[in-house]
Amino acid sequence: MIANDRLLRALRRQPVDRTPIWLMRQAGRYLPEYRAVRARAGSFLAMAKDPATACEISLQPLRRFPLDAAILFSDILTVPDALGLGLHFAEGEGPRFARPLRDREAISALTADGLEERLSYVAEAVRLIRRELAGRVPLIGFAGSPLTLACYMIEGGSSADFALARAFAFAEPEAFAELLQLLTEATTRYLLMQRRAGADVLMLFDTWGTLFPPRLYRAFALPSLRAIAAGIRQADPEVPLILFGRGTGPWLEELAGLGYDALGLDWTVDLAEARRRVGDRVALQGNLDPAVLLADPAAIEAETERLLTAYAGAPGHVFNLGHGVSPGIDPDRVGFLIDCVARLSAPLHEAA
Ligand code: 1CP
Repeated sequence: MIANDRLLRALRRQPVDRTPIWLMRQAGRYLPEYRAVRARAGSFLAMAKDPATACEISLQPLRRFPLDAAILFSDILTVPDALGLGLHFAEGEGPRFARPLRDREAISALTADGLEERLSYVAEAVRLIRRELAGRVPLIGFAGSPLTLACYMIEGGSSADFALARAFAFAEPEAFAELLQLLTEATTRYLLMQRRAGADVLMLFDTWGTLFPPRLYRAFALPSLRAIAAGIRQADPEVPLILFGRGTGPWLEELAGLGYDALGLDWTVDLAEARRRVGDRVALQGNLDPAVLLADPAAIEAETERLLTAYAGAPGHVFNLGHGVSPGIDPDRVGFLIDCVARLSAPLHEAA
């Protein structure tokens, strides 16, 4: 049993006393206590691969703020790493793979055999976090979407436009489809492993899918997202599923029919309009522009109020940012946002 079940209730579109809030990248470089652990550990990957450290970092934001959920501290790129691509983080440059996928042969050689064993450090982190939380709030496990992972695996690292990955989809459509199929299976198994280890909610991050032309998004993103939801539901009909995507404004109606309980929105979508479009088929999570946290408290309060008004206390809204907390944010501003959501949403839920 979970003492604070606001997130679970909102995802099921049940009434709550106030709107639940958690933040993407709530554990991260904006927190001095995170930077201290990172300095000791030496690197992001060293932290993520050590279950005790990952557990400690997941809990850091919850010690500071009355958040309604914890999220596993890890990264979406642990799956390609476990598939043999050799992940490392170059200082100040973001993720890099030692062995990116550059041709058909490299894709044919990939295998998901033994994936769970190679990612057992993640399962162990989930078990530790779950034990430390002791039922106070739910724990969110997560993975990257197959299309977003394929972007990084072909490109070899971060990119503004993932042009190499997009070119590959045109040049080698069959190999690209084969890669997505393998990643769909790997992602389903990885999420189910986190569920078995104790994750209460599972979330998929599709950060880059909508960089592709609509024809390719439809061909590659939608079927893999649907297959993952179906695969998880088959093994575990109850677990709440969240799908976050950037740039998904044009796709909301279709995404609402893929089998997820909630859609996470970036800030380019109007929340009230999104709610009208998806109706009561899914809950919505989001979508404060993270830049508001760089403005001033008056702006934070006004924008929070505006977003809460889109639901006016009706069930089915999880407050979040439209993307992760950026490293330059003042933690006090994050605390102020969380206070605003509690203070401004409670009367709306009481009245609704
Ligand atoms: O200390 C550091 O510099 C590491 C920064 C960092 C952190 C804190 C990275 C490297 N990953 C993470 C954690 C992380 N990544 C979480 C933890 C849980 C949380 O608190 O939310 C999650 C859910 C992710 C997911 C992730 N990683 C995504 C999807 C969501 C998104 O942000 O769009 C993506 C695209 C990544 C790749 C990645 N990992 C790290 C960085 C800096 C990036 C982005 C690289 C790029 O811009 O392409």
